Amino acid sequence: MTAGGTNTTSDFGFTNLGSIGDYVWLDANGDGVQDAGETGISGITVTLTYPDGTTATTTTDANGNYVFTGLAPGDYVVTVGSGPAGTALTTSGTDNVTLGVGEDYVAADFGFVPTGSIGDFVWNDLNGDGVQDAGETGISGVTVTLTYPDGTTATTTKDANGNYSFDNLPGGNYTVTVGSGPAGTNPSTPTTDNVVLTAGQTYTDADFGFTNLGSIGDYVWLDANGDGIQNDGNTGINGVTVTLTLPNGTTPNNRNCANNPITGLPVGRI
Ligand SMILES: [Ca+2]
Ligand SMILES: [Ca+2]
Ligand SMILES: [Ca+2]
Ligand SMILES: [Ca+2]
Repeated sequence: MTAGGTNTTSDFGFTNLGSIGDYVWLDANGDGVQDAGETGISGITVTLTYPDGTTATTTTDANGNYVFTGLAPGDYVVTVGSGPAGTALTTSGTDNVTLGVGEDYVAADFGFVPTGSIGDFVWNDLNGDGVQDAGETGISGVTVTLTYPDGTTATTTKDANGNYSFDNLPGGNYTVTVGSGPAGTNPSTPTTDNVVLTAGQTYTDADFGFTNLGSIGDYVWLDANGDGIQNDGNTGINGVTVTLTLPNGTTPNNRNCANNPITGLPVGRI
């Protein structure tokens, strides 16, 4: 072609070029579906591999959108880069697109879910010491409430083993509150736990114990006639030391007088 000539053989076909996009989002419930209230993620790198093997990259905008334009028909591969800290993909990280003539493909969408969690145990604290000892098992059916950083709440109920978990949590300040334990029990630990969750953290220390407190007592007397029966009138003896050995072998409670029951005892074999 000479300068000033007219090129009549090249047909660039601009009207037939297509595009590929268009969205990277925070898949809050981790189901891979773009639900109402789930928002886009900005600043995520997306790479397009052209039919000839060359690549181009772009970054999602403030709304989580992106687009590659000016694409001829052919086979493309779209690959999403890393998500924000503490997230995991809920969709495939790649999309193989066979782009038609002039097609605007908008289904190359990628979701990331926050991977933080808070749990995980409600148990029968037999000796009431607030510690998960050997032989102390979980309690099922107790409600645990999670308060999110924005003040909204969610509840869950323990499984048969007393375990529970709130999942798909972004980092932030949470409060975990345990509901009532089984009838006749009292908490042996604080009933709330304020958790500062970092992105992607698995927090398993929101544990709550319930204990079934009882008492043992209550009388030492002068058995004047030696028959082992309290038929001797009002003859209680003061100042006698009584030692209790707890199921775990400790002896935390001594009582130095009669008619002074030892209270606050967990159920167990004394
Ligand atoms: Ca979703
Ligand atoms: Ca889309
Ligand atoms: Ca215990
Ligand atoms: Ca735990």
